[in-house]
Amino acid sequence: MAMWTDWLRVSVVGLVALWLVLGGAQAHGAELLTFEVVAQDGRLIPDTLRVPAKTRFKIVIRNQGSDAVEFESIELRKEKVLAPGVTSFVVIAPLKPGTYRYFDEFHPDTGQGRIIVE
Ligand SMILES: [Cu+2]
Repeated sequence: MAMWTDWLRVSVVGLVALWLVLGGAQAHGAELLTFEVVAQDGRLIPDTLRVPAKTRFKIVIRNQGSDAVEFESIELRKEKVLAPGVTSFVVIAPLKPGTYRYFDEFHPDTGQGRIIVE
């Protein structure tokens, strides 16, 4: 009797854990809105991203230039240094409508962009 209830308890815990892992993976993997920014020759391409308000999203940054870049947004409190050839990402929490600037801190004269949240 004890063995049967132990087995049942372990099975239920296992199924709940599996359900959480599968559900969690799907929520994070499949549904996260993703944008891509390419850094190249001191430019950030595109220089404008249009994003819906109150939606978590991800920006994938690809450094296709020949020197390091630093993707930065002061308003969003994000910064990410990328060596040449490196791809990385930042995840942005849901935002209120407005314009949020981003730039390449290593190429600030030309590497400017904005996120328009609407
Ligand atoms: Cu910085």
